[in-house]
Amino acid sequence: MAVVPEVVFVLGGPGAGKGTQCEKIVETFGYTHLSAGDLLRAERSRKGSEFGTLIEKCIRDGSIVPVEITLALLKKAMEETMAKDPSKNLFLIDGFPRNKDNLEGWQRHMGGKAHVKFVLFFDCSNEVCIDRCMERGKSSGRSDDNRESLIKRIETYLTSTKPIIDSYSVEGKVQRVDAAGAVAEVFAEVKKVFEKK
Ligand code: UP5
Ligand code: MG
Repeated sequence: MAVVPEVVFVLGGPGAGKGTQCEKIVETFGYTHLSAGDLLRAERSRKGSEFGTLIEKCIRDGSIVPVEITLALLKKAMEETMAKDPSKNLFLIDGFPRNKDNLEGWQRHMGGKAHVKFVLFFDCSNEVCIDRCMERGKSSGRSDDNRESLIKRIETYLTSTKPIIDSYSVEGKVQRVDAAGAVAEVFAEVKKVFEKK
């Protein structure tokens, strides 16, 4: 029987530290990190992509790309990883699912094909999120690390993504970590979650 991908969804506000902590989880627990945002940014920059303009518009506006586009990229990345090494079936899916369209798309296409172990939720205030992204914006070159985009990103997080986290919470699937501390402090909490799971 084909090996089923085991997935941890990693969610939290913009700049909560999802990418930073995922890198550390990869080093310690052998997961493969798939950032939906990174995959979309790569697709936006790919020569000949028919979705480049749409993706860039969504990223700047802090709105969410239609699930068919994001899911195709995630699916391809998972398949490629497992084709190279079938034992690599543990995935951190970072920054997805962000809204109802994302969640329903996942359930429609991946329900039964992948197992969602739990949702890792990095929780911190909007102020911390904004400060971190503004600081990063000095050198990141990201078109959404500016105050105008950040206000929209936070709004989308609160109205579209937080309800997804809440719905997983009702199912008892959310592992919440306080993300306001230093990187090492946050990782100490993350480690406890993965050791327990
Ligand atoms: N930093 C990290 N941890 C720190 C700590 N504990 N203390 C102090 N500083 C800390 O960290 C952000 C910055 O903070 C870095 O400079 C870091 O050094 C520092 P990072 O780890 O990058 O945080 P992360 O949560 O990954 O922030 P990111 O900006 O990537 O989050 P977003 O969720 O906003 O961005 P993402 O790339 O996931 O999505 C971007 C856009 O793509 C979305 O707005 C949307 O338009 C689109 N998108 C979709 O449409 N669909 C998707 O499924 C995914 C994305
Ligand atoms: Mg990120």
